[in-house]
Amino acid sequence: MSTEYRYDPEEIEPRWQKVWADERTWEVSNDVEGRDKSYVLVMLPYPSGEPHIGHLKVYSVGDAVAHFHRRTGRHVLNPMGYDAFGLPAENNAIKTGEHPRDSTKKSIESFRRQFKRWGISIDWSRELATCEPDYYRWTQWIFLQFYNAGLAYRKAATVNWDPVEETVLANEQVVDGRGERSGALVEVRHLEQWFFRITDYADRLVDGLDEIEWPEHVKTMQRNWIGRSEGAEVTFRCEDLGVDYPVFTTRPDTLFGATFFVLAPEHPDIEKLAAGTGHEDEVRDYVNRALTTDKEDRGNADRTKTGVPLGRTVTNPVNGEQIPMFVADYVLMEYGTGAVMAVPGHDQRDYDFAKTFDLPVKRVVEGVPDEGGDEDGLPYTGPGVLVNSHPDFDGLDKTAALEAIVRWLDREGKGNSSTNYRLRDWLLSRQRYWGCPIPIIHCEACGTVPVPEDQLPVILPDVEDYKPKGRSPLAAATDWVNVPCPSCGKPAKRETDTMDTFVDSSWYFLRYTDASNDEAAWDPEILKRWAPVDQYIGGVEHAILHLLYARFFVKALADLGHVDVQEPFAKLFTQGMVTKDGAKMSKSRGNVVSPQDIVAARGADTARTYILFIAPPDQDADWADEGVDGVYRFLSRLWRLSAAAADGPGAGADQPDVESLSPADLELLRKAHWAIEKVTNDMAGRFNFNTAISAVMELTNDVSRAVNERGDAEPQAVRFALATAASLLFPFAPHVAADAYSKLTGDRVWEQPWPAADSELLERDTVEVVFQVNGKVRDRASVPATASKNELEALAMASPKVQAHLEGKTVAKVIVVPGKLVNIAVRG
Ligand code: ANZ
Ligand code: ZN
Repeated sequence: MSTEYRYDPEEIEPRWQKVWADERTWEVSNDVEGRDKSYVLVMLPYPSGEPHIGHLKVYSVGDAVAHFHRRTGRHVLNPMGYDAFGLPAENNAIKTGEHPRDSTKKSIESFRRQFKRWGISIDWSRELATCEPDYYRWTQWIFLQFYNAGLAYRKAATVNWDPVEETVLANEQVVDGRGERSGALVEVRHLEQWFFRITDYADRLVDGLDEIEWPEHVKTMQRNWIGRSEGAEVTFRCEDLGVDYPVFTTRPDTLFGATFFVLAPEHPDIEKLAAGTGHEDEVRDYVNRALTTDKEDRGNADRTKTGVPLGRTVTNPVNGEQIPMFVADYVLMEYGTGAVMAVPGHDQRDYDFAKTFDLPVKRVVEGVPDEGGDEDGLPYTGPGVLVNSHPDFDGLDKTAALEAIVRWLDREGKGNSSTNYRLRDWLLSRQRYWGCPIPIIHCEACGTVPVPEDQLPVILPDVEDYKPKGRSPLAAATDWVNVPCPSCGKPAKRETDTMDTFVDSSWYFLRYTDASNDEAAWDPEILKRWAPVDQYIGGVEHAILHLLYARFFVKALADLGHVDVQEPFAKLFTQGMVTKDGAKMSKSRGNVVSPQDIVAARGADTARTYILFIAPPDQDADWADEGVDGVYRFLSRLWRLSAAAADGPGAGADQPDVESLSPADLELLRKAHWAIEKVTNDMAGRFNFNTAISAVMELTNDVSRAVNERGDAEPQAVRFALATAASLLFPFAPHVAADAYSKLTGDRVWEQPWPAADSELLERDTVEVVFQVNGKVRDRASVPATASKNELEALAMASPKVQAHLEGKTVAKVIVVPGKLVNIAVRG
């Protein structure tokens, strides 16, 4: 091929980016009524430094989907924004004094520049950043809607307090009872905190999962997080104190096997119970130790059980037995009632505790002993019938017994069936600076007073010092803090806590639909046209919290009449990680591949196509520089072939008349239709981008062979095949595809409908069959696809090349695989 054609992404890519920017090609109007809409959304990035390889991957995935949807006739919304509040910018501010607003702005600019440099087809008119007042005004507005509906409330909560950082830590930031960053022993404090009442939605959050097309493992994670469990609440009474202690149990059928009773160390009655029993000191020491033990650890089944007796008993309501009370850290205050009836015969943790403290173990369910139990097969958790309980229940299957016992408890007023959730209300307040201010004013006379809506946004004030000192840094902004009460006018103070950044990202997808509305968070009529997001794309690390919070927001906003869908994301796709040499990329390992470097060296099209080519996008993929070169050569070949064909004979890229083509050219045409079919199937509803790209590679290679090896290819067939390749490649490598397509046709590929495969050209009426003698290929023939075994055998025998190898030999056996081969086994 002539060397005058040189693929130059540095020239091609900015040229097409300019067209898209000047013409605002990817902007979409809200006038979608009656049209087929598609809302394609990739999770918004947290802007920090420069985008990394994971961003390149996820936005390449999103863009491929968006382009495919556009070209298959849908009206596509594909917006971009930034999750711009949060700790890294604030910690940087503490270190350097640079205002988080300034460092965040710089990062946003660099993210925006890269996304444009990558040619991602974003509707930039809807861009938002959650730290901007015209965005967080509406975050505050939503908070107030929730507040007014009783869904946002304030209460004292036990929190993890880091005495060195002087701030509250999230559970995930506590490692082995110490602050993750400071290493200081975490203290338990009771502080007033703000919560969202997400637990009110627990059932709907579980049930709604059935209506959405999400990966099963993500649904499972959500279900486990919510942790709905069905059981009963049963009341045990401490006669000494005259106090009732309800427990939550999933196994009321084992009530007759309860041999002791355990309270969580945080239980508010512990001190009162121990008082005067002689156990006070022991109990106090134990409780203090337990409070700083990691919660996750405490619940761990394998852990050696610890605890101390309280010196009291409770009455088992089903048989009047007095059973001893203990405090033990395997019981958690946050779950159920913070108290359990312990049934060592049928529960492993209770069993371990009973063995440690030499307490009786009683069997009340008999079945087939399961493996791993003691000599009596205990604790036993399998199916079976009740024993050692009560004549009314003994002999009943345990499920039937469970129901019968709950009915009995209910009648006696000693219990009732009950559902319990692991999910807790969402603690959303943070004693930190760089977040959305909570729009509340505290007045001594009126209590908590919402900031009137017409005074929103409550602007985040500037402060001198970003370090939390036992309170939010905002508390130091006294001019800002001191305001008259909106209700009585007396001096009052603003709430100084800010919101968890998960609040900001729980509704951004609603804002995109009507992003420049300055009278409302969105116009419900417009939102209705776009919601829900048809395809949501992001990392599996957000499988639990972000997705759960966003689902809660949508359900709550729907109940308040602002949204008319129940689920925000109809379909979810979670992409895998990009690794290097099998390991996660990290600065400390020194194996970080920078998308900027690849784009600078090889162009955005190569970077994007490569990252989608290495593996199915939901799987982890290992980066290899040689692979990048291979993709670059492929794009280069496609572009050079197209440029040469465009300058050669023929015109446009219409399909040539099939009748006029040589068999070889017809094959090329067939290959193009095969590729259309393959890529379309790989993309429609699926994300098999790697095999789609490899189909376009195959087609391009066939064109290359036809042009460079065969030499007599019909120019129009070549043009058609190349334009098809470019058209199919456009969702992955938009610049080179647009350029090649425009050279061949003068048209803009993104304005063309997605190509359709001609079914007649897909049907293969002839196939190539190989003829072998003793496994060696001796000849080939093009035969009707329907040729029978006998016909194929006859054809093979008739071939002169085959006959030459049969001379003087005896035919022992003939194997025929229709459509593929004939193998003749010979002897002698
Ligand atoms: C008696 C019993 C007998 C129990 C038995 C289990 C098996 P899930 O399924 O996760 O909901 N439990 C209740 N509250 C607790 C707390 N605050 N901390 C630790 N454990 C607690 O678990 C429910 C079971 O966990 C309850 O049922 C209770 O033990 C325990 F053969 O009651 B069960
Ligand atoms: Zn007041």
